[in-house]
Amino acid sequence: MPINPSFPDRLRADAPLLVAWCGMPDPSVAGLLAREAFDAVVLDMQHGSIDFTASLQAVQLIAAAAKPALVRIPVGDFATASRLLDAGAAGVIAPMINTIEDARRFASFMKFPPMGERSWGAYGALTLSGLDPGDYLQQANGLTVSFAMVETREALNIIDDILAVPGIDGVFIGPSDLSIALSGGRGLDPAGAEVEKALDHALARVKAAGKLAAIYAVSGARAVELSRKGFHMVSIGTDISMLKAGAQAALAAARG
Ligand code: 3PY
Ligand code: MG
Repeated sequence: MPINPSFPDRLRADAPLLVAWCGMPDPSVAGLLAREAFDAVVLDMQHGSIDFTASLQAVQLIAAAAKPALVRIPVGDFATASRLLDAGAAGVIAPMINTIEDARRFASFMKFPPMGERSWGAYGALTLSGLDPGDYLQQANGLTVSFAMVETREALNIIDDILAVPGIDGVFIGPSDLSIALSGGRGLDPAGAEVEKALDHALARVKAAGKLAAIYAVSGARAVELSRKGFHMVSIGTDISMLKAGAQAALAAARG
């Protein structure tokens, strides 16, 4: 029984997916945001304080809201990528993929042979997908999405090579780190002109390769601009920024 539409199918549909970004340690925050009109939810294990156990619980809560869960793993922690796919995550975002070897290793943990070297044990994914083990093995490489983060000069310089690695489904642009890298550490300007030029170039290379492009937007307004450019997926703000904005708006309204 094929999964229809799969997460990659949804990414390739006309409208970009708008995605919540969660780092708070309680999995119920991600479960709650999954019930809002987001298309998917990212759990941020790189910079968020959500840990592995909470992420496993969050994957279940997001699935209960019929939304795909993605996880951003800590830098270089590719074994965790496999474990989260086993639990039923639909996609993994790997930060700081700066060499072809980084991209190859990430892909190898994301995809079953012959494309990669993912090891068998997808118990949560079997339950959530409803597939029997043989069907899951055959379909998994096409059901789960591996996003290599491009957020340094090194990565930008080899973006075509990263995109050419079998098992890398697309790139995810980190505009904040990119702004730090491009300014030589002088400043943080994720929507600045230099980043804009770099992300336009990266997007064009992704489209030329026929792969997927995703990016982080610092606000809803910025998400509109990035969606219009043609990204397949745009992550918006963070759970913390949304909590603060909601608190500030309620207080401003209450104080007149
Ligand atoms: C970046 O902008 O550097 C990211 O990693 C997205 O949060
Ligand atoms: Mg970053």
